[in-house]
Formats: sequence, structure tokens, C-alpha cells
Amino acid sequence: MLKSISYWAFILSIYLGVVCADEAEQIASAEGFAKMQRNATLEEMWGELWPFQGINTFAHLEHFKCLVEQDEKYDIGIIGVPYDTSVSYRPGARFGPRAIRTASQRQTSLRGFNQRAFFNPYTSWARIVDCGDVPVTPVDNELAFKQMTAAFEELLLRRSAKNDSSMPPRHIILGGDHSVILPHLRALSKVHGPINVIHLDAHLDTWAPDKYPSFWHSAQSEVNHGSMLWKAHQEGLLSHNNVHAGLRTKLSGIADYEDDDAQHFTRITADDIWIKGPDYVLDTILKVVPANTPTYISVDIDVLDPAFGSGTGTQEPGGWLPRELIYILRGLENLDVVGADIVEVSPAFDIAEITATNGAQVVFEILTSIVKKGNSEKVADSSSQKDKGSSAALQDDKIKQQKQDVLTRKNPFVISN
Ligand SMILES: [Mn+2]
Repeated sequence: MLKSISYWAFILSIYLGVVCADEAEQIASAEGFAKMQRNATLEEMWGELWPFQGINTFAHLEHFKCLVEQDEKYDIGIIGVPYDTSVSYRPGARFGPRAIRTASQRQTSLRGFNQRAFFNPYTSWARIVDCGDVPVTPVDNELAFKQMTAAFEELLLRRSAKNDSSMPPRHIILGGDHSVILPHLRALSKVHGPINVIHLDAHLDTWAPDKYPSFWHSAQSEVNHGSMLWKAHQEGLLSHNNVHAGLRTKLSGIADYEDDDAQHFTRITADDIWIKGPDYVLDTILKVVPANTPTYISVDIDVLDPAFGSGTGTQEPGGWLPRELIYILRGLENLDVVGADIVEVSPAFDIAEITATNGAQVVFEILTSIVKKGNSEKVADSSSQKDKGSSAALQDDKIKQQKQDVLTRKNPFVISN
């Protein structure tokens, strides 16, 4: 009996000891926490959010309206162009920018290290900001193109005149239908001269307007999301070093390819990536597009198979896998990318944010490449190129004149195009 009492007394003393130690620890840690709170700034206490919290900007980046805040300097701007009234099939890409922003929330500077590139674009030299959206009208396409063209001239020409660097800020567009590339190329060509376009898309987008039903005609009806590269070629915005990859569109006939040839595009089909391999695709692109010349990367999300990109306007079976798209984008990191876009994300047709998440990944990969390559000024300062021929010198004069025209123009809506 006595033995059993002393046994239970022993157990109780251990129990009380543990409880008291726990309580003492809790009191100490509560005091520690209170002390920590007393010394902490409000930013330290409340400033950090989990990825699913807060107001959505792309990748939680700082935000200001780049078109309004003239004195803010930045290196790369993510800018929404919520315009979709040039589509030929399913509309809805005007909601693309907000869907891609929402799907980008797991990108943060804390977890922004791109393991494929071995680099974190969010913690390097570049000030990357979310510029918000271009406030583009949904009810008048002619006016919309004037707005978009004036907006990119504002960002790329007027603003760069105030920048310390000769390199104007670079922008990645969140589309919007694919026609939003046109105003961006118009402004870029006024800074750099003709631009190489790497066009990742199921479709050609070099169709002349008469390849669409066109008994009724207006000047604005020449621009739709399948003809804007034709228009860019007509306006002399493109170099002769352009490439499509991921093609599998149905054609109006083989003449479509002849028209495409005349616009200086090399074509890589969607099947090439699994029959000839991703390195064939990459090598072909890099043979066509010279390094150290101004290059634009345009990604139509319909380059992906509908399994990975149902949230788009004109889906085509038999497309790339996301891992293939990422591999190709990573392989372009040594090019001089002066602008880019991800377009045709139409969230009403998306399932479980798959398309929008792939869209956000495209931005992450292109952003990584631009920042990793550094702020090369040799692209902007074309006058420093050696061994210029007379045609290059004439081209330089034309660029300077175009820049001057924009900078001296009082009303941004007086646009020659
Ligand atoms: Mn397209």
C-alpha cells in the first residue's frame, strides 16, 4: 500500500513538474512576444502577407499607374491591356490581365528564385513594377488603337527622354487579344527601328484582312487578332528575322504560307517539338533571330494544347506542353528582349486557373531572362554599332526623327498611323 502511494506521488510530481515548466515557458514566451511587439514596427508586424492575401498586383509587385506617375522610374513594367474587341471567335480576353495577376500570387520576391535559370529576378538590380492597366475603350476600336498607341509612345518615348539610362523601360503586356501587340511594336520601332518578332502561337496571325469575310470594309476592320502581324509588316515595324513556333492552325490554303514567306517569317510547327525535339525548335529560332538586335517575344497562350490552355478564344488541338513552352523561353535568355506579351488568356473558358497560371509562368520566365541578361544599353544606342552601312545610318536618322516627332507633339492623339 505504502509502496503504491509513493509510486503515485512520484508520478504526480513528474506531472506537476512538466505542467509548471510548460507554464513557465509560456509565460516567458508571452513576455518575449510582448517585448518583441513593443520593439517592432507596424510594417514588421502587419506588412507580411501569405501569397493568397492582399490586393492583387502581378507577383505582389509594387504598383503605380505608370501612365500617370511621370516621375517614377522603373526598369520593367508589367502592364495590362484589357482589350478584346478584335477577336474573330470567342471573346473574353479583356479579363486576362486580372486573371493572370490572380494566378501570379505564388510568385513573390521571397520565393522568386527561378531554379531553371538559377536566378531570382525579383531581388536583382531591376525595379520591376505593376503599371496597372491601359484604360482602353471597349466600344470604339479605332479610338482604342489610338489610346493604346499613345499609351506606349508615352511609356517608351516621352518617359525615356527623362530616364537616366538610354534604355527605356521594358514592358511585358498582359493581354488582351493578340492585336494589342501592334501599338507596342509601333512605339518600340520608333525607339529601336525594325524589331525581330518571336511569335509563339497556334496561328499565323500574318493573314491579310481579305482572308476574313470582308464585303463590308473600314480602315479599322483591317486590324484583328489574326492580321496584326500583317499590319505590322505593312507599316515597316518588323525586321526580316521573324519566327513563328507552335503552329498548327487550319489554313485558307497554301497561299497563306506564301504570304507569310513574303513577310519574312520562318515557320516551326507544333509537331516539330515532339518529332524533331525542343532543341531543334530552339536552334531554329536562334539561327533566325540574331543576338544583340532588338527582339520582341509574343506568346499567345493558345500555343499550349487546349488541355493546358482551355481559357482562350481560338483553341487548336495538338499543342505544346507547358514544360516545352518554358524550355523554349528559357533557351531565349541571351537575346536582347525589348518588349514582350502574353495574350489571349480568356478566363471565362479557363478551368481551375490552369491557363492563367501558365500565363503567369510565361511572364516569370521572360522577366527572369530580361533581368538576368542585365541592362544592356547597346540595343538602344544603335549609333554605337560599328561597321554601319549607309542604309543603317539612314535608319538611325529615321528613328531619331520619329522620336523627335513624338516628343514635340503636344496632343498625343495626333498619331500618324
Ligand atoms: Mn495569336
